[in-house]
Amino acid sequence: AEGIEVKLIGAWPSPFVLRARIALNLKGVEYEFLQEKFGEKSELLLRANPVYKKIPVLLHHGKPICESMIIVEYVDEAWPAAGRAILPADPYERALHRFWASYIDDKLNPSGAALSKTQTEEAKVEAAGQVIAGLKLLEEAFGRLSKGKGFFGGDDIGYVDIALGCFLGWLKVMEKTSGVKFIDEEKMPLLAGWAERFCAHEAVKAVMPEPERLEAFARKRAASAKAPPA
Ligand code: GSH
Repeated sequence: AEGIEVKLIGAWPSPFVLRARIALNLKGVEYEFLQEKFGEKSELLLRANPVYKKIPVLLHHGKPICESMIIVEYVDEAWPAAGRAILPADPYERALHRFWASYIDDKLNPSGAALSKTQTEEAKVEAAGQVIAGLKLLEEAFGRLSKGKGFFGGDDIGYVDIALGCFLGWLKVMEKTSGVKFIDEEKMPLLAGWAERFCAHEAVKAVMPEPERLEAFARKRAASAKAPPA
């Protein structure tokens, strides 16, 4: 619709899209959610993100911003007066938070993706072990970044919370299908407590997809991948 200054091209099951939605919610920014159809790319998406052709894309007064964590930073900078800073003010602290967010995308997320693609039991165990080892590093980082508070960002959700928290729905699905507990209360008490607080946060709970809904989506996606092209 005309007159809406903020639009988000996305899809509800995408963890990367969820990052943008959480950032916008934190800042209290209203937006129009333009959902892509699964397996199709709209003209708008292709025009807005011709390089990667991926979601999310934020449109602010029609100008596209691509890449989920760049969108999160943009939202933080474009709505400074909304209170709630997503990145800390101190340059060193900012660098630390960016480091861990990059770690999540460059190291942890590829191991998660590898796990969902493995076929043999042996490869699954190996891949699950890598995800757990990757999360363990974040358990340690949580102690340092949170300074004893409830979130990586301290008292409230911040940059690393968004970077990692967006995967919690899919992680629960993977826990169910693989029988492996990735965030174990005994082995990772800090992350376990954090995950509950994150999902219950008012900027998150309305947009975090239910594991059951994600599972149904995954089943449909797998079925359509097997089906011959129409
Ligand atoms: N690095 C990108 C970001 O952080 O925004 C990743 C985004 C991404 O992988 N989006 C997926 C997508 O658009 C949906 S979850 N996939 C479509 C495709 O790869 O063609």
